Amino acid sequence: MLDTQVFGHLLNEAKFNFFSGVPCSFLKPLINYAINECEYVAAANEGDAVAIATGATLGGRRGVALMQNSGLTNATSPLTSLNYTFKIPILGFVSLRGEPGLKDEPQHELMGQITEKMLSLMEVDWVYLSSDIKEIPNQLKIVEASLERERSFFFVVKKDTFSSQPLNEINNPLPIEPKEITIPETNPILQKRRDVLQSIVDIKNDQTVVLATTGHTGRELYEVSDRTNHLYMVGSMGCISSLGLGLSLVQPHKKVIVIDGDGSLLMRMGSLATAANYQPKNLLHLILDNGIHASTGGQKTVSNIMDVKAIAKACGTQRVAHVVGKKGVQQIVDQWMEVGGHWCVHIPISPESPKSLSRPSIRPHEVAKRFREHLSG
Ligand SMILES: Cc1ncc(C[n+]2csc(CCOP(=O)(O)OP(=O)(O)O)c2C)c(N)n1
Repeated sequence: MLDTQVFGHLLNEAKFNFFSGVPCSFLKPLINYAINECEYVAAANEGDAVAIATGATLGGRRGVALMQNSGLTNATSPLTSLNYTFKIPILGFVSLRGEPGLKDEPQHELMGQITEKMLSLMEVDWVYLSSDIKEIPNQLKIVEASLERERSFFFVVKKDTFSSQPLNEINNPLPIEPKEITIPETNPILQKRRDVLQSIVDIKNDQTVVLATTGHTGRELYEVSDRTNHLYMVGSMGCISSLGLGLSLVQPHKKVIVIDGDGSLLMRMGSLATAANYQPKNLLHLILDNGIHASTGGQKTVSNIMDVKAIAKACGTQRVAHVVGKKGVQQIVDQWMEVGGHWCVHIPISPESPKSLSRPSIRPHEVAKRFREHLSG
């Protein structure tokens, strides 16, 4: 059995000290260690955990995702189209419930047989975490070699690997009372996506970074202006706000603007609650709501009867707003730039997308590389 405290110190020494995950009883001691001694973000699902850890890694820290193998299935989208595609490798721990030969619950039977195969298929390197602490330095060398090759690395954790680790008393931050911001609009005409993107690009502040969601939003932002402080998400739909949360938590002096879509928000709506809970000081979450999946042909989403502002407020988001016209958007962005905090802004936009929209000629991993250079520059 591993002494969790000693193992945690070894991880900490290797700078793996930003964790996000969803619990599994096999990992409970490690999660308790991460909560006690490191930074830990309790994600709503395992895909969000991967995206949050990836955001932290993009921001220069070493992100770690923790999950039960039943949740590895939830994480396949970002592992295959965010970490792999953008070459942002992370460290992960996945438990092995349902290990063949051991008695476990029926729902773990299949995942117990295919966990390692799934990791290999996703081109994630992995080993079984040794229960001998003397082996750990060697295993961490294997981790380093994988990360160096831009491959994510997962430890597969068998039952009773970690010694028990009590959880220290947690001082939860006091919830911030969410407030609605109202901007009087003289001309509340639905804007095109491009107009909103132009307003963001026009911001004059060199601490700003902009993350745009999958599909037309990222592509159109690229068309409006291609800059080193931009990241155009591809694949991993719904992960942009979690990526932004991880980034904002580790880069508190940057101004992180996430541009989301209604379809993308709906796909991983739990991330609203996670972000609100961790109260980032510098995260502006704009939701461009055209009521459709414009990127895939204009199929309707279910956002039409949804009150996005009310949902964000009910999740505890510090400031929420609903703005329509160009002036409204500009004013809300200006206000946030001035005071910071975590704001969620719902912006209905017209459903039309440009007839022909180019795709970034720069590849995703090049975008990520230059974004990291921008951050450290
Ligand atoms: C997990 C996943 N499912 C489906 C897709 C295909 N897909 C790409 S963009 C998109 C629509 C996104 O809708 P929304 O966020 O509302 O933005 P819009 O297209 O309207 O700009 C879909 C379904 C994907 N990339 N990833």
